[in-house]
Amino acid sequence: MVFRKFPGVSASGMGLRLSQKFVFLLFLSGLVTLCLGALFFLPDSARLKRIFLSKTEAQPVTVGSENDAREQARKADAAAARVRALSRKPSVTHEARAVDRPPQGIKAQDERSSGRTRTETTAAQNDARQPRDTFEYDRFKKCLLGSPLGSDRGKPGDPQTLQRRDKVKEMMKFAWDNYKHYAWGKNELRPLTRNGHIGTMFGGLRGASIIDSLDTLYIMDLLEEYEEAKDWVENNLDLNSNGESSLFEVNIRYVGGLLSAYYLTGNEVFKKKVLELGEKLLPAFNTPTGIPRGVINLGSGTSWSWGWASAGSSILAEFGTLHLEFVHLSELSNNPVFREKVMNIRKLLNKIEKPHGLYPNFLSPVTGNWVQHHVSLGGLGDSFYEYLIKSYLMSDKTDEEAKKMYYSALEAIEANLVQQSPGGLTYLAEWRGGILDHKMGHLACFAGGMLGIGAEDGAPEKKQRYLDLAGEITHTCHESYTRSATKLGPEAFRFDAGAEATATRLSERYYILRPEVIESYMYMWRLTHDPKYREWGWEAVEALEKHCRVEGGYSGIRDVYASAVSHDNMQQSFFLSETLKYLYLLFSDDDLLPLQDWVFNTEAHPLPIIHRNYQPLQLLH
Ligand code: DMJ
Repeated sequence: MVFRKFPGVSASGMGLRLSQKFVFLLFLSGLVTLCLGALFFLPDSARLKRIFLSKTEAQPVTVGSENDAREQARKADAAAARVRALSRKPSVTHEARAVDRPPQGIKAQDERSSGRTRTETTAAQNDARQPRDTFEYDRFKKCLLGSPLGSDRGKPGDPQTLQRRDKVKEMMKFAWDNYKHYAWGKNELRPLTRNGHIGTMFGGLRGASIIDSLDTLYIMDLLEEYEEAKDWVENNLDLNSNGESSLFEVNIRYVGGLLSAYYLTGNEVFKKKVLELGEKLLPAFNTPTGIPRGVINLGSGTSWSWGWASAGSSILAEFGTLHLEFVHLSELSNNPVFREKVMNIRKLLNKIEKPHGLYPNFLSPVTGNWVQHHVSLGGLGDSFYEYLIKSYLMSDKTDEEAKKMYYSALEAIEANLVQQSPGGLTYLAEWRGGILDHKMGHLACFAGGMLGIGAEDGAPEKKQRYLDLAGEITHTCHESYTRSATKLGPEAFRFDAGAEATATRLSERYYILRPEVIESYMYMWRLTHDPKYREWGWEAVEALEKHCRVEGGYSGIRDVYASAVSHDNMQQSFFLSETLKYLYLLFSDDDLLPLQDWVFNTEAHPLPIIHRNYQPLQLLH
């Protein structure tokens, strides 16, 4: 039988060729299978997998129904998005942390089930969802109601006021020049020994006095000095530091200082640095409640509680003084993570039961419960209250929750802490589980200003009361200055055992160039234009010049009641940031950093009110 299937080919010959072809095809298909298989062993096969596999195949889902699978994929997407948000421009350690410890709110299971393939795939999918930098500086400036520096840099018309303002500017230049000369790049100046001080508050960060001075130099028109400061930030501010730093201090001084410098000048270097720093602070929030711990190592991201804080607790004035800066970090980066962190703190504080409506100073970041019932508007509590009312104001009066919390806290403060001394002085006592300590810290003197700026939005029947209370507290704080030999105020003053606004303990007699009393003068001047506040401010200038100015700068003093002063050899960075800035503003016209546009953070760094007419670009499309 002859097969004539293929002309010219014999049957036997055809049989032989067919089997050769079969072997060849078999070999070919084996080769293809091998090559495809090998792709999966290449180091980065994610892209190829996406070419060859469908989306669902590339995201192995371990459990259950399709709904479960979708839910898991959604969670994994969210996890990857947050991980990416946490580690934009990451350090190596940061990246590692982001992978091996989930941010608050992401369940561990999400992470365990998100193997290598899933992470790579979702990360790629999320590229498109990266927060886009939508902040437009020019548009932001146009939304301000007035120019930040006023019509003529706030120059007062009256010659005496101008002379006083010039004196304050000279003080700033003197403080700055000495810092520059003897302590450049260190955190503070030691004016007696004429060297630099690094300290332990900022971990490995340096240049606290530079960062704290940027905006003061700028508004005082000390532009050459401002340029020096800016150049240092650009070339020398190293954020990759190790060491124990206080989350609170880094936030109010560095984050606050850089934010203000950016908003005032529009220089991108400040924005870049502050966003980088903001991200380094995020691991402090990785606690069971999301309440951050007080200390953080910016290099490793490890955080812990202060050794002195009872039972590993976090401090109200520390975790409650992040809101303004973190909201602005989200504004600038278009990354909601910062705002989410502080809103979580807010939520917990709003919900938790409060003894007599008061907020104790210590809270466990693990259980979310109060640890001790000590309440104070001085140290440990102070700026938490300040940030409630300022959050409301900074939101262009839209943050109703902050408003409600502030005025409820104020009711409780009025009912429990506001006292009248036998000599007729109004003061804010401290509360220890129902027992009053008739003492007011210098720090608590900020409350005059706080009550003042919050008066207008109080209940109609309370407005005048709050403004009066603001005036009374400011008056009491002024009294604490006038009753000392140096005309500077002690660290704490008492109203017991016959004392009226005077320190009764040796350990409370010092003055470290603190700003709070002058801060209240500045706000009360802006709110009432009562000339006594400028006079009181000038008294402080004279006292500072007489007792704190030394050849190498300004120094704190050990005993305000001793006319032969003993200096503590420290020019605090907040002297440049706050004390001198508030004095300068006190002697300026109100259109220099007008209060309709700016709130000052607790280190006196001005942050803009987010006016409702400013919308990030993406919201407009
Ligand atoms: C500053 O760092 C801030 O004002 C903070 O809120 C309290 N302590 C100092 C100034 O006294």
